[in-house]
Amino acid sequence: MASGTSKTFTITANDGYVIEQVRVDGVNNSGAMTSGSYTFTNVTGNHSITATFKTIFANWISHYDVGTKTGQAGDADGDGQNNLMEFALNGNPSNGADKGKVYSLISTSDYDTVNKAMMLIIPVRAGTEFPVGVHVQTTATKDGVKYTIDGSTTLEDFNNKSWACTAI
Ligand SMILES: [Ca+2]
Ligand SMILES: [Ca+2]
Repeated sequence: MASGTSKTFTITANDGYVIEQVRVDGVNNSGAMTSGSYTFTNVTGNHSITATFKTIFANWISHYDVGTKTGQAGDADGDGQNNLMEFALNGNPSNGADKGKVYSLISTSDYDTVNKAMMLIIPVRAGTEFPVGVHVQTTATKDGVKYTIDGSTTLEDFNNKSWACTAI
């Protein structure tokens, strides 16, 4: 590039990741980290820009007081729900009273208006989509979490794939 001109760099994290840190000429630059962009202006010499990334899970767990139990298998609050399940179900990994927003009900449905069924309602990570083809697909992956919808008429074999569900 010509001396005295400007050059803008855009930093974009891959799906499932966020920007952890951007260093400009070896110095942490929180503005570039937040905006995902940095412009060198009036360039007359060499500069450097580097970025590091972390998973969305790692970023999420860093906002909770879980001590050293930051791994996906950790259960800092001792509620029996590991950190990954709390992440997947919108729980709080540092609060044993919050295991995620999971609700169940027994009712008839649009699918079967006579026989009651047990329905489990769970949250999914924002942006999770169950692609629609011939049927709605029963698996979706977002932020490193794979959600699978299974159904059962016996509560023994969960091989009755439900396809009448849509993400909300
Ligand atoms: Ca837990
Ligand atoms: Ca919890």
